[in-house]
Amino acid sequence: MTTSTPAVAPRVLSGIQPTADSYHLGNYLGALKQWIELQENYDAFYFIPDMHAITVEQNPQELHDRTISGCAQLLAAGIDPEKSTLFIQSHVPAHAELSWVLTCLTGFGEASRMTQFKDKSSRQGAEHTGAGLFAYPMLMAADILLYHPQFVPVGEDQRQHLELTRTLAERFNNRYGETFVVPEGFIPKGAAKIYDLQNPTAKMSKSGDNPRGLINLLDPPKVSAKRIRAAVTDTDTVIAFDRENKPGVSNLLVIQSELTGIAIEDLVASYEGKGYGHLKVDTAEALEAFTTPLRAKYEEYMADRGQLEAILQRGAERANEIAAATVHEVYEKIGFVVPSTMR
Ligand code: ATP
Ligand code: LTN
Repeated sequence: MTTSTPAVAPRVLSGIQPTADSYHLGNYLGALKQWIELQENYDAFYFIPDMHAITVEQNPQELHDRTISGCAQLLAAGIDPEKSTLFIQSHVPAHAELSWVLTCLTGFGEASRMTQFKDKSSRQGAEHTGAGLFAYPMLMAADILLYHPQFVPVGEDQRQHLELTRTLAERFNNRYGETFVVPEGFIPKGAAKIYDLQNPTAKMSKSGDNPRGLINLLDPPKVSAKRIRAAVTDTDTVIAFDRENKPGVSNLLVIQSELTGIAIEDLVASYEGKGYGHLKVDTAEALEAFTTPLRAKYEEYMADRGQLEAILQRGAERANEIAAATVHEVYEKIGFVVPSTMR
């Protein structure tokens, strides 16, 4: 029988939703960049949570295309299928299975306190909010706990969901015996939150109101350069890192620093006596140098559907092996009669 416990290398796991035609710079700097680094030393599991995507209404053709495109973007950005297990969430039935068990372990009040649910449901109104959005954090907990990862690399906005995951792991372990690893977040310091270019106190988001606030990885460099030029700064002219008083300038400094590897202090020193125009031109150039090869690799993956499907099939097979073994163990522990086909 396959064992669901961690292999030799410690594991990491994360997912990114297929809810836009392109991932944005916040997704890359807040999450993906860490994924790529972590695959070197960890047994990495990365997936596209299409089941999370349908917690809000999706156009079927769009969801389908964005799921494939999302995989190609991850590969183009540097996820190496020889090092990481890349898969689509709905290809692994164990996610839905464990999610139900964890939902039954979660308090109604506990789930009601999730800020992402509160924000989204208050924006849409209760009548337009599906129960799937309420169950979203328990599905995310299942995604994670199935694979026993030590670390979960995500942006700051996922911290509360991770806390719930840890609580549910501990609750299950206390009630039914040691089963799950209690995972830790792996949240970057500098880039944990990249802000909207037009509204630099709100996070850059695929579902933001104004597309001009977004830097999409697949957009032509000219489009992004224009958005960066039009980024909201302030009426002052001094380039300094000051999140409170200069959120727009600080955001551009973080973006440029993350893309080039140059420390923020060094960037600030190099801009002494220079205006915001310089900062914006250099940031746009750094972005272009990063996205140009990424877009070329993306086109290559998209042009070879057979290769993409083979990678996803291999990923799903490996994920299924581990995830099904976890569900088996959980079902036995909670008292389900496990059919002989699952044993
Ligand atoms: P949506 O707007 O549809 O909620 P999103 O743009 O926030 O989407 P997700 O798919 O929810 O993107 O997030 C994928 C990953 O990117 C998560 O780990 C999340 O924490 C991270 N992330 C998203 N936006 C940012 C941001 N502005 N800065 C840093 N990390 C981010
Ligand atoms: N909720 C996450 C996406 C996500 C995820 C996960 C991240 C779904 N399941 C498991 C890490 C681990 C988001 O970024 N919105």
